[in-house]
Amino acid sequence: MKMMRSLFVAGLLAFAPALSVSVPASAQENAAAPAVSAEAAAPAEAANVAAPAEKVAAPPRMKPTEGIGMPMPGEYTLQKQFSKTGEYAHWIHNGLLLPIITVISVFVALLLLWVMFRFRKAANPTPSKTAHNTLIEVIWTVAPVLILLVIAVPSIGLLADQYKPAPKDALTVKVTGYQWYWGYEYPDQGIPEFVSNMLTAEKAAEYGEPHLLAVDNRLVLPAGKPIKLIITGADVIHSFAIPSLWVKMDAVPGRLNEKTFTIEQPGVYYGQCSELCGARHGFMPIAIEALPPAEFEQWVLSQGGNPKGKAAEKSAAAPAPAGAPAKI
Ligand SMILES: [Cu+2]
Repeated sequence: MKMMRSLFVAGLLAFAPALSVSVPASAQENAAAPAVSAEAAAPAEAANVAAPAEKVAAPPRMKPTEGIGMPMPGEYTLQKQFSKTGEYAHWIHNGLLLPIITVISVFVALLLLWVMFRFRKAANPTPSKTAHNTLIEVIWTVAPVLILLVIAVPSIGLLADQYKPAPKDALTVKVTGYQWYWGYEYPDQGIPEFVSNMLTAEKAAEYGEPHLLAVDNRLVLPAGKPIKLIITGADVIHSFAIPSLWVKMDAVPGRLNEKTFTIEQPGVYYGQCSELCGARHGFMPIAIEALPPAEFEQWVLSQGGNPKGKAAEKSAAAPAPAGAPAKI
């Protein structure tokens, strides 16, 4: 009898761990059941978003258009602009500043010539002893103030425009300047950093692109959508500059600078590092390929990323509570 009891106890001890494990396990199964069925239902939606198994081909490399997004031989004006801020800045430069500067320069030059001729010694042997003229003094004080006001109002608007914070739906790309190439990372899409190096003269010629501006891996962005670049440097100070998009921002080690812009139309836009950063400073160009949104999504998929982005997933999963206090 004793032996039977001890056998029973031994049996209980032997199976106890299995029993104790099996209870939470079944509870987990129950809890996991809806998740599994949700996953099973998901492929219908997810099929067109991210199918990790099947490989999506990247869109073909876009050919640049001559004169767009690049400097031209003999060009001395600002490049044609492809962002709203750029167009505004272009207007301030060409429509406002240049005419004002021209009128002032011509006026001063004519005034000098007239004074030299009218008050020369031969024509004016006895000089006037006039020291003050209230009316002229008021004019030469008030006129420059008015001119400065006319310039200041749109200039302050442009300054504010250039530092406007990015809207919530902006695409975020982290740009890192290295000696002597650029690194691009898409944190929300889950695309890890890839580097962008200048093409050799032969390669650039083969692709039909301008040498010293063409790169192997371009910074691919969607056209018509707000973009937020987070710019930093890994070693020394670089500067991320694209003249045709009115973008120029220093890439400083240990600091995250931000630049927001929207590219108006698809195309290839070139730029260069614009801060003396060492021996090969002149050989770290920037090339942006702005794609229509659908093609951009295709590119993101081809890189193994999620075009919807993590931010979108998060906001869909956990909407902000209705009673949340408004941020001031
Ligand atoms: Cu640099």
